[in-house]
Amino acid sequence: MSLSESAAAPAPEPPGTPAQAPVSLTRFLLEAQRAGAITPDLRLLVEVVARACKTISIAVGKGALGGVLGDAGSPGAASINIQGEAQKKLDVLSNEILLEANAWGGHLAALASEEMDHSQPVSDAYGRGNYLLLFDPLDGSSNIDVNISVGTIFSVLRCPKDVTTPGDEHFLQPGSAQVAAGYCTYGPSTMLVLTIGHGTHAFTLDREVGSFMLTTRDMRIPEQTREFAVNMSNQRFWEAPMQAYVGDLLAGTEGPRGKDFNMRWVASMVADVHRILTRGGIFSYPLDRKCAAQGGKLRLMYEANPMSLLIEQAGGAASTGRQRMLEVQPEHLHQRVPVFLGSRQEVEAAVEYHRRADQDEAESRA
Ligand code: AHM
Ligand code: MG
Repeated sequence: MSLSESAAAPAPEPPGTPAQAPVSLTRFLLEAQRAGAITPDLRLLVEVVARACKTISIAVGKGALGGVLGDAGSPGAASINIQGEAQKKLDVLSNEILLEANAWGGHLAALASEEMDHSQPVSDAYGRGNYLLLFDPLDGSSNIDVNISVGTIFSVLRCPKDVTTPGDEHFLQPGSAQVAAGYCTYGPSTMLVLTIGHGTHAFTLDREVGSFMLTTRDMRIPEQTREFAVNMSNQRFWEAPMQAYVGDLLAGTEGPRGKDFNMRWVASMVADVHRILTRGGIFSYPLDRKCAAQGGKLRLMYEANPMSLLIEQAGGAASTGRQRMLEVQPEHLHQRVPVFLGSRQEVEAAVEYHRRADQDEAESRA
Protein backbone atom coordinates (compact mmCIF):
# COMPACT_ATOMS: atom_id res chain seq x y z
CA MET A 1 0.00 0.00 0.00
CA SER A 2 1.29 3.44 -0.91
CA LEU A 3 2.24 5.67 1.96
CA SER A 4 1.69 8.83 -0.02
CA GLU A 5 -0.33 11.37 1.93
CA SER A 6 -2.91 11.63 -0.84
CA ALA A 7 -5.09 8.68 0.10
CA ALA A 8 -8.41 9.23 1.82
CA ALA A 9 -10.84 7.87 4.39
CA PRO A 10 -10.32 5.64 7.39
CA ALA A 11 -10.26 1.87 6.86
CA PRO A 12 -13.59 0.06 7.27
CA GLU A 13 -14.12 -1.50 10.68
CA PRO A 14 -13.10 -5.20 10.81
CA PRO A 15 -15.90 -7.82 10.97
CA GLY A 16 -17.26 -8.26 14.46
CA THR A 17 -16.46 -4.74 15.61
CA PRO A 18 -19.38 -3.57 17.73
CA ALA A 19 -21.24 -0.59 16.30
CA GLN A 20 -20.05 2.71 17.76
CA ALA A 21 -16.89 1.08 19.16
CA PRO A 22 -14.79 3.82 20.71
CA VAL A 23 -11.89 4.87 18.50
CA SER A 24 -8.74 6.12 20.20
CA LEU A 25 -6.40 8.61 18.52
CA THR A 26 -3.84 5.78 18.28
CA ARG A 27 -6.28 3.56 16.39
CA PHE A 28 -7.47 6.45 14.19
CA LEU A 29 -3.89 7.23 13.18
CA LEU A 30 -2.96 3.59 12.61
CA GLU A 31 -5.99 3.15 10.35
CA ALA A 32 -5.03 6.31 8.45
CA GLN A 33 -1.51 4.92 8.07
CA ARG A 34 -2.84 1.57 6.81
CA ALA A 35 -5.02 3.43 4.29
CA GLY A 36 -1.92 5.22 3.03
CA ALA A 37 -3.17 8.62 4.20
CA ILE A 38 -0.14 9.26 6.45
CA THR A 39 3.40 7.98 6.79
CA PRO A 40 4.57 6.16 9.94
CA ASP A 41 6.66 9.24 10.80
CA LEU A 42 3.65 11.56 10.56
CA ARG A 43 1.65 9.17 12.74
CA LEU A 44 4.42 9.22 15.32
CA LEU A 45 4.67 13.01 15.11
CA VAL A 46 0.95 13.51 15.83
CA GLU A 47 1.09 10.97 18.67
CA VAL A 48 4.07 12.77 20.21
CA VAL A 49 2.38 16.17 19.98
CA ALA A 50 -0.80 14.70 21.49
CA ARG A 51 1.21 13.23 24.37
CA ALA A 52 2.88 16.58 25.00
CA CYS A 53 -0.58 18.21 25.02
CA LYS A 54 -1.69 15.76 27.73
CA THR A 55 1.28 16.87 29.84
CA ILE A 56 0.45 20.55 29.23
CA SER A 57 -3.19 19.81 30.10
CA ILE A 58 -2.10 18.44 33.49
CA ALA A 59 0.05 21.54 34.17
CA VAL A 60 -2.75 23.91 33.12
CA GLY A 61 -5.30 21.97 35.17
CA LYS A 62 -3.29 22.29 38.39
CA GLY A 63 -3.64 26.07 38.23
CA ALA A 64 -2.44 27.87 41.33
CA LEU A 65 -1.76 24.51 43.07
CA GLY A 66 1.01 23.79 40.55
CA GLY A 67 2.76 27.12 41.15
CA VAL A 68 2.66 27.75 37.41
CA LEU A 69 0.46 30.85 37.19
CA GLY A 70 1.82 34.35 36.61
CA ASP A 71 4.62 35.84 34.54
CA ALA A 72 7.90 34.17 33.68
CA GLY A 73 11.12 35.90 34.70
CA SER A 74 11.70 37.68 37.96
CA PRO A 75 9.66 40.49 39.57
CA GLY A 76 10.40 43.72 37.72
CA ALA A 77 12.19 41.80 34.92
CA ALA A 78 9.48 39.92 33.06
CA SER A 79 10.63 37.54 30.36
CA ILE A 80 9.80 38.92 26.88
CA ASN A 81 9.49 36.71 23.79
CA ILE A 82 10.36 37.43 20.14
CA GLN A 83 6.84 38.87 19.70
CA GLY A 84 7.66 41.57 22.28
CA GLU A 85 5.11 40.05 24.66
CA ALA A 86 5.57 39.17 28.32
CA GLN A 87 5.77 35.41 28.73
CA LYS A 88 3.72 33.51 31.28
CA LYS A 89 5.35 30.70 33.26
CA LEU A 90 3.03 28.30 31.45
CA ASP A 91 4.12 29.66 28.03
CA VAL A 92 7.70 28.72 28.88
CA LEU A 93 6.78 25.37 30.43
CA SER A 94 4.52 24.37 27.50
CA ASN A 95 7.28 25.28 25.04
CA GLU A 96 9.76 23.12 26.96
CA ILE A 97 7.32 20.20 27.09
CA LEU A 98 6.83 20.29 23.31
CA LEU A 99 10.56 20.66 22.62
CA GLU A 100 11.51 17.78 24.91
CA ALA A 101 8.77 15.47 23.58
CA ASN A 102 9.86 16.02 19.97
CA ALA A 103 13.63 15.83 20.52
CA TRP A 104 14.24 12.09 20.28
CA GLY A 105 11.62 10.47 18.01
CA GLY A 106 13.62 10.79 14.80
CA HIS A 107 10.48 11.98 12.98
CA LEU A 108 11.36 15.66 12.71
CA ALA A 109 13.93 17.70 10.85
CA ALA A 110 13.33 20.95 12.75
CA LEU A 111 10.83 22.82 14.83
CA ALA A 112 9.77 26.42 15.31
CA SER A 113 7.79 28.02 18.10
CA GLU A 114 5.96 31.30 18.57
CA GLU A 115 8.01 31.63 21.76
CA MET A 116 11.46 31.21 20.13
CA ASP A 117 13.41 33.68 17.99
CA HIS A 118 14.44 31.11 15.36
CA SER A 119 13.69 27.57 14.28
CA GLN A 120 15.74 24.78 15.78
CA PRO A 121 17.08 21.76 13.84
CA VAL A 122 16.49 18.50 15.68
CA SER A 123 19.59 16.59 16.79
CA ASP A 124 20.40 13.78 14.37
CA ALA A 125 21.52 11.51 17.22
CA TYR A 126 18.28 9.52 16.73
CA GLY A 127 18.05 9.96 12.95
CA ARG A 128 16.42 12.94 11.34
CA GLY A 129 12.92 12.85 9.84
CA ASN A 130 11.35 14.72 6.97
CA TYR A 131 8.89 16.96 8.80
CA LEU A 132 8.95 20.49 10.14
CA LEU A 133 6.79 21.23 13.18
CA LEU A 134 5.54 24.70 14.16
CA PHE A 135 3.60 25.46 17.31
CA ASP A 136 2.12 28.11 19.51
CA PRO A 137 2.66 26.24 22.78
CA LEU A 138 -0.02 28.07 24.78
CA ASP A 139 -2.25 30.41 22.82
CA GLY A 140 -4.41 32.89 24.71
CA SER A 141 -2.06 32.71 27.66
CA SER A 142 -3.22 36.08 29.01
CA ASN A 143 -6.33 34.09 30.03
CA ILE A 144 -4.49 31.55 32.20
CA ASP A 145 -4.50 33.56 35.39
CA VAL A 146 -8.30 34.00 35.19
CA ASN A 147 -9.01 30.30 34.51
CA ILE A 148 -10.37 30.71 30.98
CA SER A 149 -9.70 28.16 28.22
CA VAL A 150 -6.31 28.26 26.51
CA GLY A 151 -4.83 25.95 23.91
CA THR A 152 -1.88 24.61 21.90
CA ILE A 153 -1.87 25.10 18.11
CA PHE A 154 0.40 23.15 15.75
CA SER A 155 1.19 22.88 12.04
CA VAL A 156 3.25 20.31 10.12
CA LEU A 157 5.15 20.93 6.87
CA ARG A 158 7.50 18.74 4.84
CA CYS A 159 11.17 19.56 4.97
CA PRO A 160 12.25 20.42 1.41
CA LYS A 161 14.19 17.60 -0.25
CA ASP A 162 17.99 17.66 -0.03
CA VAL A 163 17.97 20.05 2.96
CA THR A 164 20.20 18.55 5.62
CA THR A 165 20.22 21.44 8.12
CA PRO A 166 16.86 23.21 7.97
CA GLY A 167 16.78 26.92 8.79
CA ASP A 168 13.98 29.48 9.10
CA GLU A 169 13.80 29.87 5.31
CA HIS A 170 12.74 26.25 4.84
CA PHE A 171 9.61 26.87 6.90
CA LEU A 172 8.44 29.64 4.57
CA GLN A 173 5.82 27.56 2.75
CA PRO A 174 2.19 28.58 2.17
CA GLY A 175 -0.47 27.06 4.43
CA SER A 176 -1.70 24.88 1.55
CA ALA A 177 1.55 22.89 1.96
CA GLN A 178 0.63 21.77 5.49
CA VAL A 179 0.35 17.99 5.81
CA ALA A 180 -1.34 18.17 9.21
CA ALA A 181 -2.57 20.78 11.64
CA GLY A 182 -4.45 20.85 14.89
CA TYR A 183 -5.06 22.36 18.25
CA CYS A 184 -5.63 21.13 21.77
CA THR A 185 -8.05 23.10 23.90
CA TYR A 186 -7.68 23.05 27.67
CA GLY A 187 -11.22 23.85 28.74
CA PRO A 188 -13.89 22.04 30.79
CA SER A 189 -12.64 19.01 28.85
CA THR A 190 -9.35 18.68 26.99
CA MET A 191 -9.94 18.20 23.27
CA LEU A 192 -7.62 17.61 20.33
CA VAL A 193 -8.94 18.76 16.95
CA LEU A 194 -6.92 17.41 14.07
CA THR A 195 -6.68 17.35 10.30
CA ILE A 196 -4.34 15.18 8.27
CA GLY A 197 -5.81 16.65 5.10
CA HIS A 198 -8.94 14.47 5.01
CA GLY A 199 -11.54 16.24 7.13
CA THR A 200 -11.37 17.73 10.61
CA HIS A 201 -11.85 15.38 13.53
CA ALA A 202 -12.33 15.99 17.27
CA PHE A 203 -10.97 13.81 20.08
CA THR A 204 -11.78 14.21 23.76
CA LEU A 205 -9.29 13.26 26.45
CA ASP A 206 -10.55 10.43 28.64
CA ARG A 207 -8.73 11.49 31.79
CA GLU A 208 -9.12 8.13 33.57
CA VAL A 209 -7.70 6.13 30.66
CA GLY A 210 -5.29 8.82 29.51
CA SER A 211 -6.30 8.50 25.83
CA PHE A 212 -7.78 10.89 23.32
CA MET A 213 -11.00 9.30 22.00
CA LEU A 214 -12.65 10.22 18.71
CA THR A 215 -15.83 12.11 19.57
CA THR A 216 -16.68 13.82 16.25
CA ARG A 217 -15.55 12.46 12.89
CA ASP A 218 -15.74 15.00 10.05
CA MET A 219 -16.81 18.21 11.76
CA ARG A 220 -18.89 20.42 9.43
CA ILE A 221 -19.29 24.17 9.90
CA PRO A 222 -22.72 25.55 9.00
CA GLU A 223 -22.33 27.71 5.87
CA GLN A 224 -24.37 30.57 7.30
CA THR A 225 -24.31 32.10 10.74
CA ARG A 226 -25.76 34.76 13.00
CA GLU A 227 -22.71 34.92 15.27
CA PHE A 228 -19.49 36.88 14.99
CA ALA A 229 -16.32 37.07 17.09
CA VAL A 230 -14.16 40.18 17.18
CA ASN A 231 -12.54 42.45 19.77
CA MET A 232 -15.01 45.35 19.48
CA SER A 233 -12.81 47.63 21.58
CA ASN A 234 -10.60 48.03 18.48
CA GLN A 235 -13.48 49.31 16.34
CA ARG A 236 -12.20 52.85 15.95
CA PHE A 237 -8.82 51.58 14.73
CA TRP A 238 -10.21 49.34 11.94
CA GLU A 239 -10.06 50.00 8.21
CA ALA A 240 -13.18 51.40 6.49
CA PRO A 241 -14.43 48.07 5.01
CA MET A 242 -14.28 46.39 8.42
CA GLN A 243 -16.15 49.34 9.97
CA ALA A 244 -18.82 49.00 7.27
CA TYR A 245 -19.07 45.20 7.59
CA VAL A 246 -19.48 45.15 11.38
CA GLY A 247 -21.76 48.22 11.21
CA ASP A 248 -24.13 46.19 9.02
CA LEU A 249 -23.94 43.18 11.38
CA LEU A 250 -24.86 45.42 14.30
CA ALA A 251 -27.76 47.00 12.38
CA GLY A 252 -29.45 43.57 12.50
CA THR A 253 -32.93 43.17 11.04
CA GLU A 254 -33.07 46.92 10.30
CA GLY A 255 -29.87 46.86 8.24
CA PRO A 256 -28.93 45.42 4.83
CA ARG A 257 -28.19 41.95 6.28
CA GLY A 258 -31.82 41.66 7.43
CA LYS A 259 -31.06 39.51 10.49
CA ASP A 260 -29.85 39.98 14.03
CA PHE A 261 -26.34 38.80 14.94
CA ASN A 262 -24.98 37.68 18.30
CA MET A 263 -21.39 38.34 19.39
CA ARG A 264 -18.91 36.22 21.40
CA TRP A 265 -15.22 36.98 22.13
CA VAL A 266 -13.23 34.76 24.48
CA ALA A 267 -9.88 36.31 23.46
CA SER A 268 -8.44 32.78 23.26
CA MET A 269 -8.28 31.93 19.57
CA VAL A 270 -8.48 28.20 20.26
CA ALA A 271 -11.70 28.61 22.26
CA ASP A 272 -13.26 30.98 19.71
CA VAL A 273 -12.34 28.76 16.76
CA HIS A 274 -13.54 25.65 18.57
CA ARG A 275 -16.95 27.26 19.11
CA ILE A 276 -17.09 28.21 15.42
CA LEU A 277 -16.09 24.71 14.28
CA THR A 278 -18.83 23.33 16.51
CA ARG A 279 -21.76 25.65 15.81
CA GLY A 280 -20.66 28.12 13.11
CA GLY A 281 -19.76 31.79 13.20
CA ILE A 282 -17.07 34.11 11.89
CA PHE A 283 -13.84 34.88 13.73
CA SER A 284 -11.94 38.00 12.78
CA TYR A 285 -8.83 39.76 13.94
CA PRO A 286 -8.66 42.44 11.24
CA LEU A 287 -5.98 44.93 10.41
CA ASP A 288 -6.14 47.94 12.70
CA ARG A 289 -4.06 51.07 13.13
CA LYS A 290 -2.39 49.64 16.25
CA CYS A 291 -1.10 46.53 14.50
CA ALA A 292 -0.88 47.80 10.89
CA ALA A 293 2.91 48.20 10.99
CA GLN A 294 3.27 44.51 11.91
CA GLY A 295 0.71 43.39 9.29
CA GLY A 296 -1.89 42.25 11.83
CA LYS A 297 -2.10 40.80 15.34
CA LEU A 298 -2.18 37.04 14.79
CA ARG A 299 0.72 34.96 13.53
CA LEU A 300 0.42 33.44 10.04
CA MET A 301 2.42 30.30 10.64
CA TYR A 302 1.52 29.44 14.24
CA GLU A 303 -2.12 30.54 14.37
CA ALA A 304 -3.74 31.56 11.06
CA ASN A 305 -2.49 28.73 8.82
CA PRO A 306 -3.23 25.73 11.05
CA MET A 307 -6.65 27.13 11.99
CA SER A 308 -7.41 27.91 8.33
CA LEU A 309 -6.63 24.34 7.26
CA LEU A 310 -8.87 22.95 10.02
CA ILE A 311 -11.65 25.35 9.04
CA GLU A 312 -11.39 24.62 5.29
CA GLN A 313 -11.34 20.89 5.96
CA ALA A 314 -14.61 21.33 7.86
CA GLY A 315 -16.24 23.13 4.91
CA GLY A 316 -15.55 26.69 6.07
CA ALA A 317 -13.41 29.46 4.57
CA ALA A 318 -10.40 31.48 5.72
CA SER A 319 -9.04 34.73 4.33
CA THR A 320 -6.91 37.74 5.13
CA GLY A 321 -9.87 39.79 3.84
CA ARG A 322 -8.11 40.09 0.50
CA GLN A 323 -6.56 36.67 -0.15
CA ARG A 324 -7.24 33.04 0.71
CA MET A 325 -5.19 32.49 3.86
CA LEU A 326 -3.65 29.20 2.71
CA GLU A 327 -2.20 30.91 -0.39
CA VAL A 328 -0.26 33.58 1.47
CA GLN A 329 3.46 33.15 0.78
CA PRO A 330 5.21 33.68 4.13
CA GLU A 331 8.14 36.10 4.13
CA HIS A 332 9.31 35.45 7.65
CA LEU A 333 8.67 32.97 10.43
CA HIS A 334 6.86 35.32 12.80
CA GLN A 335 4.83 37.11 10.12
CA ARG A 336 1.44 38.50 11.21
CA VAL A 337 -1.75 38.71 9.15
CA PRO A 338 -5.34 39.91 9.38
CA VAL A 339 -7.66 36.91 9.89
CA PHE A 340 -11.26 36.13 8.87
CA LEU A 341 -12.36 32.52 9.22
CA GLY A 342 -15.44 30.41 9.82
CA SER A 343 -18.80 29.87 8.10
CA ARG A 344 -18.17 30.05 4.36
CA GLN A 345 -20.89 32.49 3.34
CA GLU A 346 -20.09 34.90 6.17
CA VAL A 347 -16.37 34.93 5.38
CA GLU A 348 -17.25 35.59 1.74
CA ALA A 349 -19.48 38.48 2.85
CA ALA A 350 -16.62 40.05 4.86
CA VAL A 351 -14.24 39.61 1.91
CA GLU A 352 -16.78 41.29 -0.39
CA TYR A 353 -16.75 44.45 1.78
CA HIS A 354 -12.97 44.62 1.34
CA ARG A 355 -13.15 43.94 -2.40
CA ARG A 356 -15.73 46.69 -2.94
CA ALA A 357 -13.82 49.21 -0.81
CA ASP A 358 -10.57 48.47 -2.67
CA GLN A 359 -12.34 48.78 -6.03
CA ASP A 360 -13.96 52.12 -5.05
CA GLU A 361 -10.59 53.41 -3.93
CA ALA A 362 -8.90 52.30 -7.16
CA GLU A 363 -11.66 53.96 -9.22
CA SER A 364 -11.44 57.21 -7.27
CA ARG A 365 -7.71 57.31 -7.96
CA ALA A 366 -8.09 56.58 -11.70
P1 AHM B 1 -1.07 35.03 22.21
O1 AHM B 1 -0.54 34.06 21.20
O2 AHM B 1 -0.02 35.98 22.70
O3 AHM B 1 -1.83 34.39 23.31
O4 AHM B 1 -2.10 36.03 21.41
C1 AHM B 1 -3.10 35.50 20.61
C2 AHM B 1 -4.45 35.77 21.21
C3 AHM B 1 -5.52 34.95 20.53
O5 AHM B 1 -5.70 33.74 21.21
C4 AHM B 1 -6.73 35.82 20.65
O6 AHM B 1 -7.65 35.61 19.61
C5 AHM B 1 -6.16 37.21 20.59
O7 AHM B 1 -4.78 37.11 20.96
C6 AHM B 1 -6.85 38.13 21.55
O8 AHM B 1 -6.39 39.40 21.33
P2 AHM B 1 -7.02 40.66 22.14
O9 AHM B 1 -6.53 40.50 23.54
O10 AHM B 1 -6.43 41.84 21.43
O11 AHM B 1 -8.50 40.58 22.04
MG1 MG C 1 -0.83 32.71 20.05
